[in-house]
Amino acid sequence: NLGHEHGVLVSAEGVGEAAQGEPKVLVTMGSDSDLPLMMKAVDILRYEFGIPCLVQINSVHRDLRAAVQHIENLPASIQVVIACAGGAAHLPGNIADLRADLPVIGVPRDLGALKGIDALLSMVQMPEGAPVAVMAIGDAGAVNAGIHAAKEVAIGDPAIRERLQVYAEKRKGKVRRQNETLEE
Ligand code: RP5
Repeated sequence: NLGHEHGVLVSAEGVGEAAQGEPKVLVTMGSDSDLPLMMKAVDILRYEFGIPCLVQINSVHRDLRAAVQHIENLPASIQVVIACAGGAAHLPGNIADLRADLPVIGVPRDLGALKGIDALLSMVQMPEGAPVAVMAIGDAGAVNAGIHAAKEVAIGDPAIRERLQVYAEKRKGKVRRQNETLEE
């Protein structure tokens, strides 16, 4: 058990549960060193959109068998997967093959000599048949992965559609305030 972070139980065994309700989004990553980045996705899902997440570490180069076991046995409530990795980032593509029934969103981590370009290219260059929807490298990618996952959950949930509208309005408000400041 890696402890509680922002109200989410994080578990190396893949048995973590969201604090409230059945998890709808799996947020997974190759190492707990990716966790500070991926908490940006978890936080926006949980606090902006009210969507419970399961947070899981799955390393496909340190313990491939455990990762396959976790991904094949996700709770039935999971509708979308967000997968982050740095370096030669196989995790999202592997999940896209293991779970043909779930959309997979990839987040490349800014890491090492190539600063995330390696992770970006290895996610975005998936061969035909196993798609990964790839976000930007780093913070913006993590936040956008959370928003994109919320949009996918919202397809079957009108309450989340409303929360997406509220979020969009807040962003418009920011631009309005910036313009008001310029006019002063
Ligand atoms: C990847 O290797 C992980 O996703 C992480 O981004 C990177 C480095 O992992 P650590 O060496 O920090 O555990 O599998």
